[in-house]
Amino acid sequence: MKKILAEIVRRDPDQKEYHQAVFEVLETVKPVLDRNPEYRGQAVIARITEPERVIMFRIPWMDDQGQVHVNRGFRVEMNSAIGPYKGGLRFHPSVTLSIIKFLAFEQVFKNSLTTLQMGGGKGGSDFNPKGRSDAEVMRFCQAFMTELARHIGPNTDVPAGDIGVGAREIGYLFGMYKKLRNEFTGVLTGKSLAWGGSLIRPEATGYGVVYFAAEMLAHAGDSLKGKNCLVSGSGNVAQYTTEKILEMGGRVLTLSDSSGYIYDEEGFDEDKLKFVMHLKNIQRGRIREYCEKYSGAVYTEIDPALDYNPLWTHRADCSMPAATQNEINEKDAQNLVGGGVRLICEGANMPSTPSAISVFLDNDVLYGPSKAANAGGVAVSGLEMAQNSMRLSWPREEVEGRLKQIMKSIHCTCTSAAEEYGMPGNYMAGANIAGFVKVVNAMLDQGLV
Ligand code: NDP
Ligand code: 2IT
Repeated sequence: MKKILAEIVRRDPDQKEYHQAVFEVLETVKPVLDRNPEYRGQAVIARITEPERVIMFRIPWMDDQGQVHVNRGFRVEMNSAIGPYKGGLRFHPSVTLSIIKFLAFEQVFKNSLTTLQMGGGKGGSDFNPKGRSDAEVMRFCQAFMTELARHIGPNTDVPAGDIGVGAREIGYLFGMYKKLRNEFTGVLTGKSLAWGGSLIRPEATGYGVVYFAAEMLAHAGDSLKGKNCLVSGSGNVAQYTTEKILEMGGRVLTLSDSSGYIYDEEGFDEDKLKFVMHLKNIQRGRIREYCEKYSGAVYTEIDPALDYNPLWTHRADCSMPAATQNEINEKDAQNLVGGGVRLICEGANMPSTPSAISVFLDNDVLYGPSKAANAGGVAVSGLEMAQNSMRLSWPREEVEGRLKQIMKSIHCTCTSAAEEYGMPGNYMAGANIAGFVKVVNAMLDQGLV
C-alpha cells in the first residue's frame, strides 16, 4: 500500500487534494484488502486510483466589452464499473486538475453507495462567474460545451451542477449540447422541470444531508428537534440544508460565503431563509447584505490571517459544513468540540481536513462523511436519469420518498460495513469500505479493461 501511495505522489506531486482524498480511502480499506487477497493480486488499488480518462481543454470566450479570455476546462472520467460516469461541474477560479480529480474519486464511492447504477466523474473550469453578466455566462457555457459535447452522452457521461453551476448554467449547457448533437436527451441532470428536470433535484443534496443527520441521531437515540446547528455556505446545499433542519424542528444560527459569515442568535425562520434565497439566487448578492435587513444578526468578515474560521467557534449541537473542501481544519474541529458540537454532517465535499476528522473521531463526535451524507443530490440525479429514460415525471412525493429511502439505506450500509470490519460507529470507514467493495467487485467481474 505504501508503495502505491508513494507512486501516486511521485506521478502527480502537486495534486495535494487528490492525495488527501485517496489517502483517506486507502487507510480505511486496508482491512478489506487483508481479507480479500485476490484484490491485491489484481492490483485493484492501482487501477481504482488512476482515472479511466482525463480530458483537459481550452475554452476561449469573449466578454461584453469584446475582450477575449481563455479558461481551462476539465472532465475526469474516473470509473465506469457500475454505470455511466456521473458527477457535477464546478466553475470556480480555484479549480485545478487536483480538485477535479479528488471530486471525481469521491464521486465513485458516493455513487456506489446510492444503490443506483452510476459510475464516477467530475468536471469544471477555473472560470469565475462572479460579477459576469448573464450573456457572458451564456457565452462561456456555450464555449465549454462546444468541446465537452464530444465526450459525454446519456449512456456515457452525465454531468450536473456543483459550485458555480446551477439551473442557469445547466440551461445554457443543455441548449448548446442539443444544438450540436441535434438530440434531446437526458445528458445533464439538474435541468428545469419544463424540459426534463426532476422535482426535488434542487433540494436533494441539502434535504439528504439532514435526513442522514436525523438517521445518525436516531441511531444514537436522539433527534434534531431543538438542536442548534451551524451551517456554512449560502448556496444550493446550505439553503436546502437549512430549510430541512427548520422543518425537522432544529435551529440554524449561521450561514456564510467566501467573504464572511452571519450569526443570527434568534435563528433563521422561513421568511429569513426566503430572503437569503432571493439574495443569493436572484440578486446574486453577498451574505453580509442579510444584516442590512435583519439588524439583530452580526456579520463577520473572513480574516485570511486567522488560522481558524470564527464561524465554528459558536456554541451549538450540530455542524453542517456546506461551502467547500478543507473548510474545517484541526483548530476549527477543536473549537467545534469545545463549543459542544456532537454531530458533523458534511454537505460540502471533503470539508474536513484529515486532522479535523481525527479530532472528531477521538472525541466520539458523530461524524457523517460527505460521500455518504451528501449523496442525496446525485441520487436524485440518478432518479432524473431514470425518469428521462422512461420519458415520465414522478410526482414530488414519489421522488422525496425515494430520496428518504436511499439516505436510510446509505446509513444502514455504512453502519453494517463499519461493524463487519470491527469499527462500529465509524461512518467514514463504513462509507469507504461499502463504496469500495461494490466498485471493485464490478471491476473484477468485467476483467482487465
Ligand atoms: P453553490 O455555488 O450554490 O454555493 C457555494 C457556496 O459556498 C457559496 O456560498 C460560496 O460563497 C461558498 N464557497 C465556495 N467556495 C468557497 C471558498 N473557497 N471559501 C469559502 N466559501 C466558499 O454550490 P453548492 O451549494 O452546490 O456546493 C457547496 C458544496 O456542496 C461544494 O463542496 C459541492 O461540491 C458540494 N455538493 C454539491 C452538490 C449539489 O448537488 N450542488 C451535491 C453534493 C455536494 P461565494 O458565493 O462567496 O462563492
Ligand atoms: O458532488 C456531487 O455529488 C454533485 N455535485 C452532484 C452530482 C450530480 O451528478 O448530481
